[in-house]
Amino acid sequence: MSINERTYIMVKPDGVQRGLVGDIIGRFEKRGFKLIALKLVHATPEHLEKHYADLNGKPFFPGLIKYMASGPVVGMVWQGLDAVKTGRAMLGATNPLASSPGTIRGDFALAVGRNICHGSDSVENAEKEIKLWFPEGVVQYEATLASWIFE
Ligand code: RTP
Repeated sequence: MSINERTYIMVKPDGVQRGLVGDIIGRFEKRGFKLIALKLVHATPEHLEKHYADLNGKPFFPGLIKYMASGPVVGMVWQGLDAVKTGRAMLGATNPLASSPGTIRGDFALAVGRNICHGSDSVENAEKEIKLWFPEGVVQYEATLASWIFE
């Protein structure tokens, strides 16, 4: 765990269409994470198949790729203490019906196939996803509030 840990968070097409981008960004900002990359992109099925390579072969895989390619997504990299685990906690469970109120999915979603937002599930996968979605790299800058957020 490090204050420089990074995670890849992505608002899925349903989250973009439903106007939830600002709310999701706001939650990560207010929690104290630092935004170091951000882009709106309509991803190709080939790109999404790379992102979800681990799930290839699952019965829901074709539907997942179609859903994720159905409109633009907002990809982001957030940095901060325990960013991967905390990001997943902020998202809630994969199935929104099992997500606690107060989480992104618990507040905004009902169906597993329309669950609003993605978050990396390990530090290793976060680094892979950051390379896949931001091959140009992330932005380096001084976070002026850091001493008010970290001891
Ligand atoms: P994500 O990668 O999107 O953050 O989701 P996750 O780790 O919580 O869940 P994962 O098992 O990696 O599944 C990826 C996405 O596939 C869709 N899914 N559909 N119909 C189904 O049974 C089913 N199961 C998973 C969801 O959109 C899930 O987020």
